[in-house]
Amino acid sequence: MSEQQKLSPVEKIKTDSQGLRGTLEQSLANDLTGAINDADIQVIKFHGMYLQDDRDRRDERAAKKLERLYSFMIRLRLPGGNLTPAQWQAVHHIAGEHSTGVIKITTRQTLQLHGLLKAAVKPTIQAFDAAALDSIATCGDINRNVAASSHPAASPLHAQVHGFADTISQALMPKTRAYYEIWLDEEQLIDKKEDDPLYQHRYLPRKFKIGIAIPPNNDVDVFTNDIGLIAIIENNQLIGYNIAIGGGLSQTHGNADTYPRLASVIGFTEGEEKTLKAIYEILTIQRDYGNRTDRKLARLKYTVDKMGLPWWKEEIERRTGFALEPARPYHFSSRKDLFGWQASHDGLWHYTALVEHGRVTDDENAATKTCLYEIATTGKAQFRFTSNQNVMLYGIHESDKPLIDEVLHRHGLKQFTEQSSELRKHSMACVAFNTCPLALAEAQRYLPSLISKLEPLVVKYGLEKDETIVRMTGCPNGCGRSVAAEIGFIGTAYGRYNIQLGGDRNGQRLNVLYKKDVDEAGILQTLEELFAAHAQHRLPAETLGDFALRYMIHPATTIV
Ligand code: SRM
Ligand code: SF4
Repeated sequence: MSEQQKLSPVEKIKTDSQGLRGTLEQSLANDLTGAINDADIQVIKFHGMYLQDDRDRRDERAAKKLERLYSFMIRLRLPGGNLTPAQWQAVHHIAGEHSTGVIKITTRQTLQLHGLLKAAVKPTIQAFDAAALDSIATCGDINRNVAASSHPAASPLHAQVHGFADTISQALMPKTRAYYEIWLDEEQLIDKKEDDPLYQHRYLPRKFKIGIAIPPNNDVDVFTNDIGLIAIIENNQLIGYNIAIGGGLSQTHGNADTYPRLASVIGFTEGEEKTLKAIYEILTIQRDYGNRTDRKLARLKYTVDKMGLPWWKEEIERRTGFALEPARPYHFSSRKDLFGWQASHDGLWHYTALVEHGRVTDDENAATKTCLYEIATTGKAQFRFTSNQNVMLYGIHESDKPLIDEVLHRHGLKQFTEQSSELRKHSMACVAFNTCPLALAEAQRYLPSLISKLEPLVVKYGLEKDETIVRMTGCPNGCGRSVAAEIGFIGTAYGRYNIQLGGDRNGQRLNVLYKKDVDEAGILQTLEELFAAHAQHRLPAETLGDFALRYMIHPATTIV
Protein backbone atom coordinates (compact mmCIF):
# COMPACT_ATOMS: atom_id res chain seq x y z
CA MET A 1 0.00 0.00 0.00
CA SER A 2 1.37 3.46 -0.84
CA GLU A 3 1.85 6.15 1.81
CA GLN A 4 -1.03 8.06 0.25
CA GLN A 5 -3.44 5.12 0.63
CA LYS A 6 -2.52 4.66 4.26
CA LEU A 7 -3.41 8.23 5.24
CA SER A 8 -6.28 8.55 7.68
CA PRO A 9 -9.59 9.56 6.03
CA VAL A 10 -9.47 12.97 7.77
CA GLU A 11 -6.27 13.76 5.83
CA LYS A 12 -8.14 13.50 2.53
CA ILE A 13 -10.98 15.65 3.85
CA LYS A 14 -8.50 18.36 4.80
CA THR A 15 -6.62 18.36 1.50
CA ASP A 16 -9.84 18.22 -0.55
CA SER A 17 -11.51 20.96 1.47
CA GLN A 18 -10.47 23.92 -0.75
CA GLY A 19 -9.06 25.87 2.14
CA LEU A 20 -11.54 24.58 4.73
CA ARG A 21 -14.60 25.43 2.67
CA GLY A 22 -15.69 21.86 2.02
CA THR A 23 -19.36 21.76 1.07
CA LEU A 24 -20.38 23.68 4.15
CA GLU A 25 -22.64 26.09 2.30
CA GLN A 26 -24.63 23.23 0.75
CA SER A 27 -24.75 21.37 4.08
CA LEU A 28 -26.06 24.45 5.84
CA ALA A 29 -28.69 25.04 3.17
CA ASN A 30 -30.05 21.47 3.44
CA ASP A 31 -33.06 21.79 5.69
CA LEU A 32 -34.05 18.12 5.45
CA THR A 33 -31.65 17.40 8.29
CA GLY A 34 -30.33 19.20 11.36
CA ALA A 35 -26.92 17.67 10.66
CA ILE A 36 -24.25 18.30 8.04
CA ASN A 37 -22.43 15.72 5.93
CA ASP A 38 -19.56 13.63 7.30
CA ALA A 39 -16.75 15.53 5.60
CA ASP A 40 -18.19 18.87 6.65
CA ILE A 41 -18.35 17.65 10.26
CA GLN A 42 -14.54 17.59 10.11
CA VAL A 43 -14.23 20.85 8.17
CA ILE A 44 -16.51 22.85 10.46
CA LYS A 45 -14.23 22.05 13.42
CA PHE A 46 -11.60 24.36 11.95
CA HIS A 47 -14.25 27.10 12.13
CA GLY A 48 -14.68 26.42 15.85
CA MET A 49 -17.74 24.20 15.83
CA TYR A 50 -18.75 20.60 16.54
CA LEU A 51 -21.88 18.80 15.43
CA GLN A 52 -23.45 17.18 18.48
CA ASP A 53 -26.78 15.72 19.54
CA ASP A 54 -28.66 15.61 22.81
CA ARG A 55 -27.63 12.25 24.26
CA ASP A 56 -30.32 12.41 26.93
CA ARG A 57 -32.91 12.27 24.18
CA ARG A 58 -31.42 9.69 21.84
CA ASP A 59 -33.66 6.79 22.94
CA GLU A 60 -36.82 8.86 22.94
CA ARG A 61 -36.06 10.18 19.44
CA ALA A 62 -35.16 6.72 18.17
CA ALA A 63 -38.43 5.28 19.55
CA LYS A 64 -40.32 7.94 17.61
CA LYS A 65 -38.18 7.19 14.55
CA LEU A 66 -36.95 10.75 14.56
CA GLU A 67 -33.51 11.93 13.58
CA ARG A 68 -31.23 12.62 16.54
CA LEU A 69 -31.69 16.08 18.03
CA TYR A 70 -28.69 17.63 16.31
CA SER A 71 -27.18 20.92 17.33
CA PHE A 72 -23.82 22.68 17.23
CA MET A 73 -21.38 23.68 19.92
CA ILE A 74 -19.30 26.77 19.19
CA ARG A 75 -16.02 27.68 20.91
CA LEU A 76 -14.57 31.19 20.90
CA ARG A 77 -10.94 32.13 20.26
CA LEU A 78 -9.86 34.11 23.31
CA PRO A 79 -6.08 34.03 23.80
CA GLY A 80 -5.44 34.35 27.55
CA GLY A 81 -9.20 34.27 28.16
CA ASN A 82 -9.85 38.01 28.01
CA LEU A 83 -13.13 39.79 27.28
CA THR A 84 -14.28 43.36 27.68
CA PRO A 85 -17.49 43.98 29.64
CA ALA A 86 -19.23 44.95 26.39
CA GLN A 87 -18.19 41.62 24.87
CA TRP A 88 -19.52 39.73 27.89
CA GLN A 89 -22.86 41.47 27.42
CA ALA A 90 -22.84 40.40 23.77
CA VAL A 91 -22.06 36.78 24.68
CA HIS A 92 -24.85 36.86 27.28
CA HIS A 93 -27.41 38.00 24.70
CA ILE A 94 -26.18 35.62 21.99
CA ALA A 95 -26.35 32.68 24.43
CA GLY A 96 -29.91 33.62 25.38
CA GLU A 97 -31.06 34.00 21.82
CA HIS A 98 -29.41 31.09 20.05
CA SER A 99 -28.09 28.45 22.47
CA THR A 100 -29.15 26.60 25.62
CA GLY A 101 -28.45 29.83 27.51
CA VAL A 102 -25.67 28.32 29.61
CA ILE A 103 -22.27 29.89 28.91
CA LYS A 104 -19.51 27.35 29.48
CA ILE A 105 -16.04 28.44 30.61
CA THR A 106 -13.63 25.82 29.32
CA THR A 107 -10.44 24.37 30.77
CA ARG A 108 -8.50 26.43 28.21
CA GLN A 109 -9.86 29.82 29.24
CA THR A 110 -12.43 30.23 26.56
CA LEU A 111 -16.22 30.08 26.20
CA GLN A 112 -18.50 27.58 24.54
CA LEU A 113 -22.17 27.78 23.67
CA HIS A 114 -24.10 24.54 23.17
CA GLY A 115 -27.35 23.61 21.46
CA LEU A 116 -27.25 25.90 18.41
CA LEU A 117 -29.61 24.68 15.73
CA LYS A 118 -28.21 24.70 12.22
CA ALA A 119 -30.10 27.82 11.20
CA ALA A 120 -28.75 29.67 14.22
CA VAL A 121 -25.07 29.08 13.48
CA LYS A 122 -24.54 31.85 10.94
CA PRO A 123 -26.46 34.53 12.90
CA THR A 124 -24.46 33.50 15.98
CA ILE A 125 -21.13 33.95 14.23
CA GLN A 126 -22.30 37.26 12.78
CA ALA A 127 -23.34 38.46 16.23
CA PHE A 128 -19.95 37.40 17.62
CA ASP A 129 -18.23 39.23 14.78
CA ALA A 130 -20.16 42.40 15.61
CA ALA A 131 -18.64 42.12 19.08
CA ALA A 132 -15.13 41.60 17.60
CA LEU A 133 -15.15 37.91 18.57
CA ASP A 134 -14.42 34.88 16.40
CA SER A 135 -14.20 31.11 16.65
CA ILE A 136 -11.48 30.55 14.03
CA ALA A 137 -9.25 27.51 14.64
CA THR A 138 -10.55 26.74 18.13
CA CYS A 139 -11.05 23.13 17.05
CA GLY A 140 -9.55 20.97 14.29
CA ASP A 141 -5.99 19.94 13.43
CA ILE A 142 -4.46 23.32 13.99
CA ASN A 143 -3.16 25.51 16.79
CA ARG A 144 -6.00 26.08 19.29
CA ASN A 145 -6.78 28.80 21.80
CA VAL A 146 -3.54 29.93 23.45
CA ALA A 147 -3.80 29.76 27.25
CA ALA A 148 -1.89 32.15 29.54
CA SER A 149 -1.53 32.47 33.29
CA SER A 150 -4.48 34.40 34.73
CA HIS A 151 -3.39 36.17 37.86
CA PRO A 152 -2.43 39.81 37.40
CA ALA A 153 -1.37 40.23 41.01
CA ALA A 154 1.71 38.12 40.58
CA SER A 155 3.68 40.39 38.33
CA PRO A 156 3.43 43.54 36.23
CA LEU A 157 4.52 41.45 33.27
CA HIS A 158 1.21 39.64 32.88
CA ALA A 159 -0.06 42.13 30.31
CA GLN A 160 3.08 41.50 28.27
CA VAL A 161 2.56 37.73 28.44
CA HIS A 162 -1.10 38.12 27.47
CA GLY A 163 -0.02 40.26 24.54
CA PHE A 164 2.35 37.48 23.49
CA ALA A 165 -0.45 34.89 23.73
CA ASP A 166 -2.37 37.04 21.28
CA THR A 167 0.66 37.37 18.98
CA ILE A 168 1.11 33.60 18.93
CA SER A 169 -2.56 33.04 18.23
CA GLN A 170 -2.49 35.50 15.31
CA ALA A 171 0.74 34.12 13.89
CA LEU A 172 -0.59 30.56 13.84
CA MET A 173 -3.99 31.28 12.29
CA PRO A 174 -4.78 29.61 8.98
CA LYS A 175 -4.52 31.91 5.96
CA THR A 176 -7.76 30.80 4.30
CA ARG A 177 -10.60 33.34 4.05
CA ALA A 178 -13.18 30.52 4.27
CA TYR A 179 -14.51 31.65 7.67
CA TYR A 180 -15.14 35.16 6.39
CA GLU A 181 -16.78 33.95 3.18
CA ILE A 182 -19.05 31.32 4.68
CA TRP A 183 -20.18 33.03 7.84
CA LEU A 184 -19.61 36.71 7.21
CA ASP A 185 -20.52 36.88 3.53
CA GLU A 186 -17.15 38.16 2.37
CA GLU A 187 -16.83 38.05 -1.40
CA GLN A 188 -15.74 34.57 -2.51
CA LEU A 189 -12.31 34.05 -3.97
CA ILE A 190 -12.33 32.60 -7.45
CA ASP A 191 -9.05 30.81 -6.91
CA LYS A 192 -9.63 29.12 -3.58
CA LYS A 193 -6.01 28.12 -3.09
CA GLU A 194 -4.57 30.73 -0.74
CA ASP A 195 -0.92 30.23 0.11
CA ASP A 196 -0.43 28.96 3.64
CA PRO A 197 3.27 28.25 4.24
CA LEU A 198 2.63 26.93 7.75
CA TYR A 199 -0.36 24.67 7.30
CA GLN A 200 -0.08 24.19 3.51
CA HIS A 201 -3.14 22.28 2.31
CA ARG A 202 -2.92 19.50 4.88
CA TYR A 203 -2.88 21.35 8.22
CA LEU A 204 -1.40 19.51 11.20
CA PRO A 205 -1.77 15.78 11.80
CA ARG A 206 -3.81 16.54 14.92
CA LYS A 207 -4.92 19.28 17.32
CA PHE A 208 -2.19 21.49 18.76
CA LYS A 209 -2.14 23.39 22.05
CA ILE A 210 0.07 26.09 23.53
CA GLY A 211 -0.01 27.41 27.09
CA ILE A 212 2.09 30.04 28.87
CA ALA A 213 2.75 29.90 32.61
CA ILE A 214 4.19 32.64 34.76
CA PRO A 215 5.92 31.00 37.72
CA PRO A 216 5.28 30.44 40.53
CA ASN A 217 1.67 29.78 39.44
CA ASN A 218 1.08 26.95 37.00
CA ASP A 219 -2.66 27.58 36.69
CA VAL A 220 -2.49 26.83 32.95
CA ASP A 221 -1.08 23.35 33.60
CA VAL A 222 1.73 24.26 31.26
CA PHE A 223 3.19 20.75 30.92
CA THR A 224 -0.06 19.34 29.54
CA ASN A 225 0.31 21.39 26.35
CA ASP A 226 1.94 20.38 23.06
CA ILE A 227 4.11 23.44 23.64
CA GLY A 228 4.38 24.82 27.16
CA LEU A 229 6.11 28.17 27.62
CA ILE A 230 7.45 29.14 31.01
CA ALA A 231 8.00 32.87 31.34
CA ILE A 232 11.45 33.65 32.72
CA ILE A 233 11.57 36.84 34.70
CA GLU A 234 14.88 38.25 35.89
CA ASN A 235 15.28 41.62 37.63
CA ASN A 236 11.61 42.35 36.98
CA GLN A 237 12.12 41.94 33.23
CA LEU A 238 10.56 39.24 31.07
CA ILE A 239 13.66 38.00 29.32
CA GLY A 240 12.27 35.02 27.42
CA TYR A 241 10.74 31.60 27.76
CA ASN A 242 11.71 28.06 28.60
CA ILE A 243 10.14 25.85 25.97
CA ALA A 244 8.62 22.48 26.83
CA ILE A 245 7.31 20.12 24.14
CA GLY A 246 5.17 17.01 23.94
CA GLY A 247 2.50 17.36 26.60
CA GLY A 248 -0.90 15.73 26.11
CA LEU A 249 -3.26 13.80 28.34
CA SER A 250 -5.37 11.49 26.28
CA GLN A 251 -5.17 7.73 26.37
CA THR A 252 -7.58 5.15 25.00
CA HIS A 253 -8.91 2.43 27.31
CA GLY A 254 -7.36 -0.85 26.15
CA ASN A 255 -4.83 0.72 23.73
CA ALA A 256 -1.40 0.51 25.37
CA ASP A 257 0.22 2.52 22.57
CA THR A 258 -1.59 5.61 23.84
CA TYR A 259 -0.56 7.40 27.01
CA PRO A 260 -0.66 10.74 28.78
CA ARG A 261 2.61 12.65 28.85
CA LEU A 262 3.89 15.83 30.45
CA ALA A 263 5.92 18.14 28.21
CA SER A 264 9.73 18.03 28.40
CA VAL A 265 11.68 21.26 28.76
CA ILE A 266 14.15 21.49 25.85
CA GLY A 267 15.71 24.89 26.30
CA PHE A 268 15.35 28.65 26.60
CA THR A 269 14.78 31.30 23.95
CA GLU A 270 15.38 34.98 24.55
CA GLY A 271 12.70 37.52 23.69
CA GLU A 272 9.43 37.16 21.82
CA GLU A 273 10.77 37.11 18.28
CA LYS A 274 13.04 34.12 18.80
CA THR A 275 10.45 32.30 20.88
CA LEU A 276 7.82 32.79 18.19
CA LYS A 277 10.22 31.53 15.55
CA ALA A 278 10.93 28.41 17.61
CA ILE A 279 7.20 27.81 18.16
CA TYR A 280 6.51 28.20 14.46
CA GLU A 281 9.18 25.70 13.53
CA ILE A 282 8.01 23.18 16.14
CA LEU A 283 4.68 23.27 14.30
CA THR A 284 6.37 22.78 10.92
CA ILE A 285 8.32 19.81 12.27
CA GLN A 286 5.14 18.25 13.64
CA ARG A 287 3.44 19.01 10.30
CA ASP A 288 6.20 17.17 8.45
CA TYR A 289 6.91 14.27 10.83
CA GLY A 290 3.64 13.73 12.76
CA ASN A 291 1.71 10.52 12.22
CA ARG A 292 -0.94 11.00 9.53
CA THR A 293 -2.08 7.40 9.35
CA ASP A 294 -3.28 6.73 12.90
CA ARG A 295 -5.05 9.67 14.56
CA LYS A 296 -4.72 8.01 17.95
CA LEU A 297 -0.94 8.39 17.64
CA ALA A 298 -0.83 11.72 15.85
CA ARG A 299 -0.30 14.20 18.69
CA LEU A 300 3.08 15.90 19.08
CA LYS A 301 3.86 13.83 22.19
CA TYR A 302 4.19 10.70 20.05
CA THR A 303 6.37 12.48 17.47
CA VAL A 304 8.55 13.71 20.33
CA ASP A 305 8.97 10.21 21.73
CA LYS A 306 9.47 8.67 18.29
CA MET A 307 12.24 11.04 17.23
CA GLY A 308 13.73 11.72 20.68
CA LEU A 309 14.50 15.01 22.40
CA PRO A 310 18.07 15.44 21.05
CA TRP A 311 16.75 15.09 17.47
CA TRP A 312 14.03 17.63 18.18
CA LYS A 313 16.45 20.14 19.61
CA GLU A 314 18.74 19.76 16.60
CA GLU A 315 15.89 20.02 14.11
CA ILE A 316 14.45 23.12 15.79
CA GLU A 317 17.91 24.71 15.70
CA ARG A 318 18.38 23.75 12.06
CA ARG A 319 15.04 25.24 11.04
CA THR A 320 15.26 28.40 13.14
CA GLY A 321 18.95 29.01 12.47
CA PHE A 322 19.76 29.65 16.13
CA ALA A 323 20.71 27.52 19.11
CA LEU A 324 18.38 26.94 22.03
CA GLU A 325 20.01 28.06 25.25
CA PRO A 326 20.01 25.84 28.34
CA ALA A 327 16.72 26.10 30.23
CA ARG A 328 16.69 28.73 32.98
CA PRO A 329 15.71 27.83 36.55
CA TYR A 330 12.03 28.18 37.45
CA HIS A 331 9.85 27.10 40.33
CA PHE A 332 6.14 26.37 40.54
CA SER A 333 4.39 26.41 43.89
CA SER A 334 0.72 26.42 42.95
CA ARG A 335 -1.90 25.73 40.29
CA LYS A 336 -4.87 27.23 42.06
CA ASP A 337 -7.05 30.24 41.43
CA LEU A 338 -6.85 32.87 44.15
CA PHE A 339 -10.51 33.37 44.98
CA GLY A 340 -12.06 36.54 46.32
CA TRP A 341 -10.58 40.04 46.28
CA GLN A 342 -6.90 40.49 45.48
CA ALA A 343 -4.91 43.65 44.93
CA SER A 344 -3.24 43.86 41.53
CA HIS A 345 0.31 45.16 41.03
CA ASP A 346 -1.03 48.38 39.44
CA GLY A 347 -3.11 49.49 42.45
CA LEU A 348 -6.33 48.13 40.92
CA TRP A 349 -8.31 45.14 42.22
CA HIS A 350 -9.51 41.83 40.89
CA TYR A 351 -12.06 39.35 42.14
CA THR A 352 -11.97 35.67 41.18
CA ALA A 353 -15.37 34.02 41.44
CA LEU A 354 -16.05 30.31 41.62
CA VAL A 355 -18.05 29.03 38.65
CA GLU A 356 -18.52 25.37 39.36
CA HIS A 357 -17.06 23.52 36.36
CA GLY A 358 -17.40 26.64 34.28
CA ARG A 359 -21.21 26.55 33.91
CA VAL A 360 -22.36 30.16 33.91
CA THR A 361 -26.05 29.97 34.70
CA ASP A 362 -28.45 30.90 37.49
CA ASP A 363 -28.93 27.98 39.88
CA GLU A 364 -29.45 27.17 43.56
CA ASN A 365 -25.83 28.11 44.34
CA ALA A 366 -25.86 31.60 42.85
CA ALA A 367 -27.41 33.70 40.10
CA THR A 368 -24.03 33.72 38.38
CA LYS A 369 -25.25 34.61 34.92
CA THR A 370 -27.42 37.50 36.09
CA CYS A 371 -24.63 38.69 38.36
CA LEU A 372 -21.93 38.71 35.67
CA TYR A 373 -24.26 40.48 33.27
CA GLU A 374 -25.05 43.18 35.79
CA ILE A 375 -21.35 43.67 36.50
CA ALA A 376 -20.66 43.89 32.77
CA THR A 377 -23.29 46.62 32.38
CA THR A 378 -21.45 48.79 34.91
CA GLY A 379 -18.40 48.72 32.60
CA LYS A 380 -16.22 48.78 35.69
CA ALA A 381 -14.57 45.36 35.40
CA GLN A 382 -12.79 43.46 32.65
CA PHE A 383 -13.42 39.72 32.31
CA ARG A 384 -10.84 36.94 32.25
CA PHE A 385 -11.47 33.20 32.35
CA THR A 386 -9.08 30.90 34.12
CA SER A 387 -7.81 27.49 33.10
CA ASN A 388 -9.53 26.20 36.24
CA GLN A 389 -12.91 27.15 34.66
CA ASN A 390 -13.52 30.22 36.84
CA VAL A 391 -14.00 33.91 36.09
CA MET A 392 -11.80 36.79 37.18
CA LEU A 393 -13.14 40.34 37.19
CA TYR A 394 -10.16 42.64 36.94
CA GLY A 395 -9.02 46.21 36.42
CA ILE A 396 -11.38 47.40 39.18
CA HIS A 397 -10.70 50.80 40.79
CA GLU A 398 -10.71 50.99 44.58
CA SER A 399 -13.69 53.39 44.38
CA ASP A 400 -15.74 50.82 42.35
CA LYS A 401 -14.97 47.89 44.64
CA PRO A 402 -18.04 48.39 46.91
CA LEU A 403 -20.35 48.49 43.89
CA ILE A 404 -18.99 45.25 42.42
CA ASP A 405 -18.93 43.64 45.85
CA GLU A 406 -22.59 44.51 46.41
CA VAL A 407 -23.61 42.95 43.07
CA LEU A 408 -21.59 39.79 43.81
CA HIS A 409 -23.24 39.58 47.21
CA ARG A 410 -26.79 40.31 46.07
CA HIS A 411 -26.67 37.44 43.57
CA GLY A 412 -25.02 35.00 45.95
CA LEU A 413 -21.80 34.63 43.94
CA LYS A 414 -19.65 36.10 46.69
CA GLN A 415 -21.09 33.72 49.28
CA PHE A 416 -20.76 30.71 46.94
CA THR A 417 -17.16 31.64 46.18
CA GLU A 418 -16.06 32.40 49.69
CA GLN A 419 -18.05 29.77 51.58
CA SER A 420 -17.45 26.77 49.33
CA SER A 421 -15.16 24.08 50.65
CA GLU A 422 -11.52 23.92 49.50
CA LEU A 423 -12.35 20.59 47.88
CA ARG A 424 -15.07 22.19 45.73
CA LYS A 425 -12.98 25.26 44.93
CA HIS A 426 -10.15 23.19 43.51
CA SER A 427 -12.27 20.67 41.62
CA MET A 428 -12.69 20.54 37.88
CA ALA A 429 -14.83 18.47 35.50
CA CYS A 430 -15.24 18.24 31.76
CA VAL A 431 -18.55 18.63 29.93
CA ALA A 432 -19.33 14.94 29.24
CA PHE A 433 -23.11 14.22 29.07
CA ASN A 434 -25.39 15.34 27.55
CA THR A 435 -23.53 16.90 24.65
CA CYS A 436 -20.14 15.19 24.38
CA PRO A 437 -20.37 12.30 21.92
CA LEU A 438 -17.35 10.59 23.48
CA ALA A 439 -18.56 10.55 27.10
CA LEU A 440 -18.72 7.16 28.80
CA ALA A 441 -19.79 8.61 32.16
CA GLU A 442 -21.05 11.86 33.66
CA ALA A 443 -18.58 14.56 34.76
CA GLN A 444 -19.75 18.20 35.26
CA ARG A 445 -23.31 17.05 36.04
CA TYR A 446 -22.08 14.57 38.66
CA LEU A 447 -18.93 15.89 40.35
CA PRO A 448 -20.77 18.63 42.36
CA SER A 449 -22.92 16.00 44.11
CA LEU A 450 -19.94 13.71 44.67
CA ILE A 451 -18.04 16.60 46.24
CA SER A 452 -21.03 17.14 48.58
CA LYS A 453 -20.65 13.52 49.70
CA LEU A 454 -16.88 13.83 50.13
CA GLU A 455 -17.02 17.06 52.13
CA PRO A 456 -18.21 15.45 55.40
CA LEU A 457 -15.43 12.83 55.07
CA VAL A 458 -12.81 15.53 54.67
CA VAL A 459 -14.16 17.27 57.78
CA LYS A 460 -14.29 13.95 59.69
CA TYR A 461 -10.53 13.54 59.19
CA GLY A 462 -9.65 17.19 59.79
CA LEU A 463 -8.52 17.77 56.20
CA GLU A 464 -10.93 20.57 55.31
CA LYS A 465 -8.16 23.16 54.90
CA ASP A 466 -6.29 21.04 52.35
CA GLU A 467 -6.42 22.43 48.82
CA THR A 468 -6.47 19.02 47.20
CA ILE A 469 -7.00 19.04 43.44
CA VAL A 470 -9.84 16.71 42.39
CA ARG A 471 -10.79 16.36 38.75
CA MET A 472 -13.21 14.23 36.77
CA THR A 473 -13.56 13.40 33.09
CA GLY A 474 -16.27 11.36 31.44
CA CYS A 475 -13.73 9.43 29.36
CA PRO A 476 -9.94 9.08 29.13
CA ASN A 477 -9.48 11.96 26.69
CA GLY A 478 -8.60 14.17 29.61
CA CYS A 479 -10.51 17.39 28.85
CA GLY A 480 -10.77 18.16 32.59
CA ARG A 481 -7.07 17.18 32.96
CA SER A 482 -7.96 14.44 35.45
CA VAL A 483 -4.67 12.56 35.00
CA ALA A 484 -2.90 15.70 36.18
CA ALA A 485 -4.94 15.85 39.43
CA GLU A 486 -4.08 14.65 42.92
CA ILE A 487 -7.32 12.64 42.80
CA GLY A 488 -8.53 11.92 39.29
CA PHE A 489 -11.70 10.17 38.18
CA ILE A 490 -11.84 8.87 34.63
CA GLY A 491 -15.16 7.57 33.32
CA THR A 492 -15.13 3.99 32.07
CA ALA A 493 -18.89 3.29 31.80
CA TYR A 494 -22.06 5.00 32.98
CA GLY A 495 -21.69 5.46 36.76
CA ARG A 496 -18.18 3.93 36.85
CA TYR A 497 -14.76 5.52 37.07
CA ASN A 498 -11.11 4.62 37.34
CA ILE A 499 -9.66 6.23 40.46
CA GLN A 500 -6.24 7.76 39.79
CA LEU A 501 -4.05 8.91 42.67
CA GLY A 502 -0.68 10.48 43.23
CA GLY A 503 -0.48 13.55 41.01
CA ASP A 504 1.34 16.46 42.60
CA ARG A 505 -0.13 19.84 43.56
CA ASN A 506 1.76 21.92 41.00
CA GLY A 507 1.22 19.95 37.80
CA GLN A 508 4.66 18.39 37.46
CA ARG A 509 3.69 14.75 38.01
CA LEU A 510 0.81 12.73 36.56
CA ASN A 511 -1.27 10.45 38.76
CA VAL A 512 -1.48 6.68 38.29
CA LEU A 513 -4.30 4.17 38.21
CA TYR A 514 -5.26 3.03 41.70
CA LYS A 515 -8.64 1.26 41.23
CA LYS A 516 -10.58 0.35 38.12
CA ASP A 517 -14.28 0.69 37.24
CA VAL A 518 -15.48 1.83 40.64
CA ASP A 519 -19.05 2.95 41.37
CA GLU A 520 -20.01 5.69 43.80
CA ALA A 521 -20.04 3.46 46.87
CA GLY A 522 -16.56 2.25 45.93
CA ILE A 523 -15.33 5.80 45.39
CA LEU A 524 -16.57 6.92 48.80
CA GLN A 525 -15.04 3.89 50.51
CA THR A 526 -11.69 4.26 48.74
CA LEU A 527 -11.45 7.95 49.46
CA GLU A 528 -12.45 7.54 53.09
CA GLU A 529 -9.59 5.07 53.48
CA LEU A 530 -7.26 7.55 51.79
CA PHE A 531 -8.38 10.49 53.96
CA ALA A 532 -8.10 8.41 57.14
CA ALA A 533 -4.59 7.26 56.25
CA HIS A 534 -3.55 10.76 55.21
CA ALA A 535 -4.76 12.23 58.51
CA GLN A 536 -2.87 9.58 60.46
CA HIS A 537 0.33 9.03 58.51
CA ARG A 538 1.07 12.19 56.56
CA LEU A 539 4.49 13.77 56.86
CA PRO A 540 4.58 17.46 57.86
CA ALA A 541 2.98 19.53 55.07
CA GLU A 542 2.68 16.49 52.82
CA THR A 543 -0.01 17.05 50.17
CA LEU A 544 -2.60 14.39 49.58
CA GLY A 545 -1.17 13.64 46.13
CA ASP A 546 2.35 13.14 47.47
CA PHE A 547 1.02 11.07 50.35
CA ALA A 548 -1.12 8.86 48.09
CA LEU A 549 1.88 8.12 45.90
CA ARG A 550 4.13 7.30 48.84
CA TYR A 551 1.66 5.42 51.00
CA MET A 552 -0.99 3.91 48.72
CA ILE A 553 0.73 3.49 45.36
CA HIS A 554 4.27 2.63 46.50
CA PRO A 555 3.66 1.27 50.02
CA ALA A 556 6.88 -0.73 49.82
CA THR A 557 8.77 2.54 50.16
CA THR A 558 6.58 3.76 53.02
CA ILE A 559 8.64 4.74 56.03
CA VAL A 560 5.97 5.82 58.49
FE1 SRM B 1 -11.40 18.17 24.89
C1 SRM B 1 -12.55 16.18 22.41
C2 SRM B 1 -14.47 19.36 25.42
C3 SRM B 1 -10.09 20.56 26.88
C4 SRM B 1 -8.48 16.38 25.09
N1 SRM B 1 -13.19 17.86 24.02
C5 SRM B 1 -13.44 17.02 22.98
C6 SRM B 1 -14.87 17.21 22.46
C7 SRM B 1 -14.85 18.25 21.40
C8 SRM B 1 -15.58 15.93 21.99
C9 SRM B 1 -15.48 15.62 20.53
O1 SRM B 1 -14.38 15.45 19.99
O2 SRM B 1 -16.53 15.55 19.90
C10 SRM B 1 -15.53 17.75 23.77
C11 SRM B 1 -16.77 18.59 23.57
C12 SRM B 1 -17.69 18.46 24.76
C13 SRM B 1 -18.77 19.45 24.75
O3 SRM B 1 -19.94 19.04 24.57
O4 SRM B 1 -18.52 20.63 24.94
C14 SRM B 1 -14.35 18.38 24.45
N2 SRM B 1 -12.13 19.75 25.84
C15 SRM B 1 -13.44 20.02 26.02
C16 SRM B 1 -13.64 21.17 27.00
C17 SRM B 1 -14.82 22.05 26.66
C18 SRM B 1 -13.78 20.57 28.41
C19 SRM B 1 -14.28 21.51 29.48
O5 SRM B 1 -15.17 21.07 30.21
O6 SRM B 1 -13.79 22.63 29.61
C20 SRM B 1 -12.25 21.84 26.91
C21 SRM B 1 -12.19 22.88 25.82
C22 SRM B 1 -10.85 23.53 25.80
C23 SRM B 1 -10.76 24.68 24.84
O7 SRM B 1 -11.25 25.74 25.18
O8 SRM B 1 -10.15 24.52 23.77
C24 SRM B 1 -11.39 20.66 26.51
N3 SRM B 1 -9.58 18.47 25.76
C25 SRM B 1 -9.29 19.46 26.64
C26 SRM B 1 -8.06 19.16 27.33
C27 SRM B 1 -7.45 19.98 28.46
C28 SRM B 1 -6.53 21.05 27.96
O9 SRM B 1 -6.35 21.22 26.76
O10 SRM B 1 -5.97 21.73 28.81
C29 SRM B 1 -7.61 17.95 26.83
C30 SRM B 1 -6.37 17.17 27.34
C31 SRM B 1 -5.10 17.77 26.91
C32 SRM B 1 -4.73 17.25 25.56
O11 SRM B 1 -5.15 17.84 24.58
O12 SRM B 1 -4.05 16.22 25.50
C33 SRM B 1 -8.56 17.53 25.83
N4 SRM B 1 -10.63 16.59 23.88
C34 SRM B 1 -9.43 15.98 24.16
C35 SRM B 1 -9.30 14.83 23.30
C36 SRM B 1 -8.09 13.87 23.24
C37 SRM B 1 -7.09 14.33 22.24
C38 SRM B 1 -6.02 13.31 21.97
O13 SRM B 1 -4.83 13.63 22.12
O14 SRM B 1 -6.36 12.18 21.60
C39 SRM B 1 -10.49 14.75 22.54
C40 SRM B 1 -10.86 13.69 21.51
C41 SRM B 1 -10.22 13.91 20.19
O15 SRM B 1 -9.61 14.93 19.90
O16 SRM B 1 -10.34 12.98 19.39
C42 SRM B 1 -11.29 15.88 22.94
FE1 SF4 C 1 -16.02 14.42 26.38
FE2 SF4 C 1 -14.17 12.77 27.29
FE3 SF4 C 1 -13.57 15.31 26.83
FE4 SF4 C 1 -15.08 14.71 28.87
S1 SF4 C 1 -12.96 14.05 28.62
S2 SF4 C 1 -15.51 16.35 27.37
S3 SF4 C 1 -16.24 12.98 28.13
S4 SF4 C 1 -14.14 13.86 25.30
